[in-house]
Amino acid sequence: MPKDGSTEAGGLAVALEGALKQNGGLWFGWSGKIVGNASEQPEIVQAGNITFAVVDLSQKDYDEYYAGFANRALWPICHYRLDLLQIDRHDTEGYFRVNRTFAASLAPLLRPDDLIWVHDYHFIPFASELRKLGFNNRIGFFLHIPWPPSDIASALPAYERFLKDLGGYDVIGFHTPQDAENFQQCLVREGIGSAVGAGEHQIDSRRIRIGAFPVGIDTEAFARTAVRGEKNALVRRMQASLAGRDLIIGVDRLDYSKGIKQRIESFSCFIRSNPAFRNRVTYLQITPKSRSDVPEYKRMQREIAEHSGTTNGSLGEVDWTPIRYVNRTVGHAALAGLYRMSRVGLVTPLRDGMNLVAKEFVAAQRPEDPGVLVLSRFAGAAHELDCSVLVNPYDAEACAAAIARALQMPLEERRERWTTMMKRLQTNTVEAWCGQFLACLDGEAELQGEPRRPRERGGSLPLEAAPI
Ligand code: ADQ
Repeated sequence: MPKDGSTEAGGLAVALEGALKQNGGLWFGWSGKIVGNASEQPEIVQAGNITFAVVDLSQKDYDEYYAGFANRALWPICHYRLDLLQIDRHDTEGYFRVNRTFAASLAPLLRPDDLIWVHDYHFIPFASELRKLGFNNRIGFFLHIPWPPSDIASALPAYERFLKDLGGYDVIGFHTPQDAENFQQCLVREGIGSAVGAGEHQIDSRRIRIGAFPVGIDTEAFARTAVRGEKNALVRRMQASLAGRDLIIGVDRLDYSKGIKQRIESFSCFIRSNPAFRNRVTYLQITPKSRSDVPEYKRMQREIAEHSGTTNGSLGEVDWTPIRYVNRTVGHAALAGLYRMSRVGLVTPLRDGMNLVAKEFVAAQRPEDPGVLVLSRFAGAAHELDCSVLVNPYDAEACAAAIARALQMPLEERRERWTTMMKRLQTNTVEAWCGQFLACLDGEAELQGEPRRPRERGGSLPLEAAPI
């Protein structure tokens, strides 16, 4: 996120900044810059009551820690893709080294009563590095991606070290109860500490809370943005270009976990098995490129582009391009407006921690005439959005049938499903998520009946994950 929070940052970054703004605090993380001679000394910018402290990475650190270990070992393993795991000793060392350096950079800025909230898979050993430097602060960790069962997780290089390092946190949060269970199971199987009741684990002298904290969105704000989005120029152009056809939308970063290739296959299967829909629907897939310097991503970019081209070639007609595949980022108002005009939202990841697009799609709908969400059962969002049409994204024929069902769903059923889901999103907002996590992290003082000490600087301190 930019230091002044000024651009179209995602809902999550905005929400975290909002949480910080309430009491003031320090935001620490990677600047997003790669420089020849990276200094351990953070660059500090004050914006209101938030201090932003950011550090650069050297090319070697970036290659080994970020593009290497984080995105070629942790990301595939956490998304159940053992086949894509790349083990490289230098990458593994780089990952731990950068966490150590980051902890050393943050150390001089920390105060004894700061609550520290660390985010995502780039920073698993961060608490353990801070503990080695003598910090006893309450430290929480939230993992934004799934945590797999132990048979898969144990393929990680330095697996045992990871689990032990996670023992440095006081609270470890996941999106779903399954992820939390998987993680606790890993500890049990490796004989690390012992489970002491539901969601609590004792490791040496530390009692760790392990739980599910499903992340939300700013539901009302997104719904308002969608209303405004209807007037957006891009949305209007899109509407005109549809010439009365129904719109099916998919919005994902270009990533193998999102199941885009399988989705194109499902759409193609839908058209072939439902010829009445030929020339009556358009599938728009908006997919900004990501991590293009990781070889698996480069290959996938080419494959998906080719696949959508081939599908258009075989299904299309002179006056109908079935799939519009766009590799770019779209502004939030336009995105919300596009969700709102869509009859169907296709969110079919092969595995996803949560998937905020699913929630945004629901929040953006017209209450009187909502579109239908077709959602993968392997997205964390499926726990809360179980009134969507749930699918197995690997099964093209079943997904094709789900698309047909979604397009033909009677208004009354659409309204019922949408109303139930929207109520949940209005309760489980991103603000509620922040509040619940921080209350759990700060809980010890209250549990012991101690009054909460006022914090001079507020103290909640998200360590921002590197951009993914
Ligand atoms: P991501 O894998 O990035 O996040 P997701 O949760 O879907 O996935 O969030 C994507 C965000 O980017 C959404 O807010 C969406 O609107 C935005 N976005 C996507 N494509 C866009 C485009 N073309 N233009 C503009 N905006 C676009 C990780 C995990 C998820 C988890 C989140 C939050 O992988 O499982 O839900 O973190 O915890």
